[in-house]
Amino acid sequence: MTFRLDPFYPVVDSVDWVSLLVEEGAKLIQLRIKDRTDEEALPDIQAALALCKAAGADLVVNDYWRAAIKADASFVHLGQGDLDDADVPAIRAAGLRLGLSTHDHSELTRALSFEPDYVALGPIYPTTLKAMPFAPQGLPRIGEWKGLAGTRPLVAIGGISLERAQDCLDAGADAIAMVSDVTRHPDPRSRVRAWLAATRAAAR
Ligand code: 3NM
Repeated sequence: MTFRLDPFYPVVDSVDWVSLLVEEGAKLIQLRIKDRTDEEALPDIQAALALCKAAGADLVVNDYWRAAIKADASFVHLGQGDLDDADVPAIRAAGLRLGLSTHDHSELTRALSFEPDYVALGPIYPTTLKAMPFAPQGLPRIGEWKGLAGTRPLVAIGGISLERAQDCLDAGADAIAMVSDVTRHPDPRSRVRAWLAATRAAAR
């Protein structure tokens, strides 16, 4: 069976956000904690995993692959910098799926050499969230990446609002990852519901 991702893929930095997301029905969530050791990150990863497991959702642990293995997570996401010191064979041996960030052709070539379960391309649009040495990729690049990524799902990220999501899906993205469109929305719960309605309709 071909591996598929839920098209709505919010990225958040706390267990509280994971809790809100599963309550509203999100099925694929990335926990992206920063500036902690694996040991310090472990309790939050375990708590987020428990919430996701109870809700039948997949949790993707960003960066902290040692803690993800220890917590018996099923999914890790790594950036190119994380790849420098990650033990990908150990991640695989522990049975975790792997998603990798890419921003240009050399990063994609490197990512594909690890045979990831999905590839992310960003930033599609300007993003205010992360200092980024890469110019916005634009929509045509999504189609190009989809062709190069083979059968694995393609995640689009960076500056994507609900209003822009359909264009990204039409361009070839299988899933849309976003931070601020949900977390900085004045009514995040209703925004999550709107995303779910729109992306599930699009996936049908
Ligand atoms: N990674 P927002 S862009 C975490 O291009 C992240 O790899 C990116 O936040 C990449 O949806 C990004 O608020 C930030 O733009 C996404």
